[in-house]
Amino acid sequence: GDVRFHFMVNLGDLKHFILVLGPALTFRVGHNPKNVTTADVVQVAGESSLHFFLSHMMILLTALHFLCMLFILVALAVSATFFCVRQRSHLRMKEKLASLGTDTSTDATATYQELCRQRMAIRTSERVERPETLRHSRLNSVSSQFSDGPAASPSTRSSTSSWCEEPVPSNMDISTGHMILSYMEDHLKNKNRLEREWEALCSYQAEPSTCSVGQGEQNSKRNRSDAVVVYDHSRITLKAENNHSNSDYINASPIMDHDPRNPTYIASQGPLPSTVTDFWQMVWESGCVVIVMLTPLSENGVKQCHHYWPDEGSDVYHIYEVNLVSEHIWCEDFLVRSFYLKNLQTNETRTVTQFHYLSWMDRGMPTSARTLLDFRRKVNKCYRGRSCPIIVHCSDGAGRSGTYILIDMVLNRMAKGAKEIDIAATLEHLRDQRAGMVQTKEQFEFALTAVAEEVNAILKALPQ
Ligand SMILES: *[C@@H]1O[C@H](CO)[C@@H](O)[C@H](O)[C@H]1NC(C)=O
Ligand SMILES: *[C@@H]1O[C@H](CO)[C@@H](O)[C@H](O)[C@H]1NC(C)=O
Ligand SMILES: CC(=O)N[C@H]1CO[C@H](CO)[C@@H](O)[C@@H]1O
Repeated sequence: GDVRFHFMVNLGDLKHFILVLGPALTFRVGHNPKNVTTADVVQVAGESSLHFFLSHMMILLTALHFLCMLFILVALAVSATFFCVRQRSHLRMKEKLASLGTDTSTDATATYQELCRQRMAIRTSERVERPETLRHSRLNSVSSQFSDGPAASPSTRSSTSSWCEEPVPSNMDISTGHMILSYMEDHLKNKNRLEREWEALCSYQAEPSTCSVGQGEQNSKRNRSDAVVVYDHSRITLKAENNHSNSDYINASPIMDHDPRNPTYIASQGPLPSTVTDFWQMVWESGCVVIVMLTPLSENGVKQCHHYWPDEGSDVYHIYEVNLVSEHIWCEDFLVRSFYLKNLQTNETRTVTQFHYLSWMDRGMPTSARTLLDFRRKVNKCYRGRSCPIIVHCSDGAGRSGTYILIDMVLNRMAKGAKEIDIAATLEHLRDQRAGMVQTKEQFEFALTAVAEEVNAILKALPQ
């Protein structure tokens, strides 16, 4: 086979090597002007002396070979031991985190407290050892708060990492995939058709569409925009036993996909200073573990969303204690924060992960479909296997949130093997549940492009 062939070649090379460097034979056999071959050399040197020499060299080579094997075996054993030790500590950490889930025993509380302490210890040592890291992460959070998205250049961020997720294995029907692609290509080339479809979507009337609760005198101050107020028949209601504000109202809508009882998403407006507590109450009561935030905190000096989490350490909002555990900047366009959320009434704790897309402006599009798709893959990798809704919010919770939910819903349906995909009908289904989902024709076009790009990536990743 291949291996043996290589070995023979090497041996051949070594013979030449030996002949050149060996103490008993001092003539060269490499490339030479007179084209003297090994055979000539053998004749000149005499067969017996060469054979004697070669057989000794063979013994030496065998010994070397044996030593190499021994070295490789030792190296393997050392790395295997190292890997096992790492895996075990990793597992221990995982178990710890898992036990935090819904466990209300004092054990879980102790673990939670210990993790918070560890977290603080890590933070303190960071401050001592790596002041640069801290300064940059703070610089970043400040700049995202007061400027138009990320201002610091990527080179100044020390915790940036930017590998991309692969498309997840999918049960997508290949012929549906190809059909979608050719449909999209036609759609994007034929601008008139897109225009017509968008006009039809704009004249679509959701029924029923009364918003009397959201427009009520007491609740109108809890809406960010008057264009997007929740429908009475499709709104999240806060539980009365916790109501600190004498209202069950929050501007957030459950978004159903296949299951009419359990929402797949909650589309919410970005919290106002006066509704931050309501927001965390909703996070708690919906069982949410993943928040998708699609807006910078402000844009051209206009507030888009209140800074509803602690910048460092923990904050208490009514009975919800929120502890910032980590902040990881993936790339210029998005970062991921993880929080420990604790209900101070019951002592229950939960981990909540927030995916924050920084560079998507109101009524605009993300910088590239590829980046948003990578963002979506990271969100879904974190969410995988859960049954709680994902909370998606931007500023009004309809334009950018609607675009994201449309893309995610269509791609999830395709991944489950759906044979018929109608993106416009899916958007109407979303608009039945919340007003203003997908704000502009450009956002709708972006959704089509993003779906096509992901389908293309999945088809490419399939074994041909
Ligand atoms: C909660 O709010 C409602 C009004 O929406 C009020 O009738 C009720 O008394 C409140 N409950 C508590 C415990 O404050
Ligand atoms: C929650 O923890 C505090 C302090 O550890 C304790 O005093 C309180 O009784 C606990 N409450 C519940 C409902 O377990
Ligand atoms: C604070 C705020 O913008 N509130 C709005 C809530 O919604 C109503 C319409 O029902 C608007 O009139 C308010 O301005």
